Amino acid sequence: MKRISLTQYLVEEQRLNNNIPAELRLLIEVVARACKTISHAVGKGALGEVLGSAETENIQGEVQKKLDILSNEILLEANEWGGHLAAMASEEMESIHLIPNRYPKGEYMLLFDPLDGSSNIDVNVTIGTIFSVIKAPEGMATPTEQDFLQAGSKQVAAGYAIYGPQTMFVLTTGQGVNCFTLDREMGSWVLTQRNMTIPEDTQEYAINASNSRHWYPPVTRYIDELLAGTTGPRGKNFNMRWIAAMVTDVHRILNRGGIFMYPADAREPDKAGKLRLMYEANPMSMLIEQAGGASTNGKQRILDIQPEKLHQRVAVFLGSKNEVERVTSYHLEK
Ligand code: AFP
Repeated sequence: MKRISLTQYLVEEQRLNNNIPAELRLLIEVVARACKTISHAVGKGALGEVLGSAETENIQGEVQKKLDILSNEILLEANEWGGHLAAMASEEMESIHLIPNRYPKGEYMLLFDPLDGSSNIDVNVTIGTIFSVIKAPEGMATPTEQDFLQAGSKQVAAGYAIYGPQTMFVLTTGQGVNCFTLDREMGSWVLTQRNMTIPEDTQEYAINASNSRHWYPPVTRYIDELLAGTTGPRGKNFNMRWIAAMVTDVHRILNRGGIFMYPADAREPDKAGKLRLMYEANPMSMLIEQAGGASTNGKQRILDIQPEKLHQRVAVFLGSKNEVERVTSYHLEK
């Protein structure tokens, strides 16, 4: 099969579906180029003096890794000058980032988790970059945090880069999910998987089982049934994977199905969960739904949630449709 580049894919997609105007194409290509730079830095590891802690904390109160900060700066610098953005927001920054006055402003707003899976960085386990694209509200003057608080269903594009044995860029603009592999010799993103689709059933689940004594009953019931395998109500055996980097668990699920769960639990009853809605759960939920899967917070579709805070957390159950619907139904039972 003749392979095409990300640029050719975007140009042909615009011709076919008229859903990638020039400014959005520029945005996606700039983000993809920044992810190439991040991949290069990540790949250097200790040789690039980029491992270890930065001795600073982010808004979540989490100690930042040097690569967290470097990846954030790479994305900010890559996206400031193009004239396609009005503002940006990042897991690593407390407030939104306005485009400097010396540059023109655009109609899009970009949110990202510059490096997801930080706890994996220093032990050479796969990590990634997650991004979400929304439109600036009509007639917006100077962007505020409020302008970012749009439901995930309003996203015009979403995707991630994954820095593993291959470096890949997975993208949706609302017409399915496509995957590009980085050709390191040419420095180009090459389309290697079209229209990724998630099987509606699965025999593989992902959850951090060390938290099981803190789970609420619907999760405990669901997991116990999986563990019972052929001897229990599910009548089949299940396998478990937990990579501790959402990007990597989601990438596996996009390729072979599965269900990923990060539930709220009794450790902190007023905390909705660990993952963030705006730049982790929303972009991943758009990708999962575009690939035929489902994504809820246990009670409702994640893409329907009306955000109240930029860094708000959410419980996540996403992946193979029939499994997500089952565990969600357990939460909704009286
Ligand atoms: P870090 O970026 O702090 O490593 O967290 C990664 C993450 O947000 C998500 O990518 C993982 O699925 C999840 O947290 C892992 O959480 P646990 O370390 O509690 O298993």
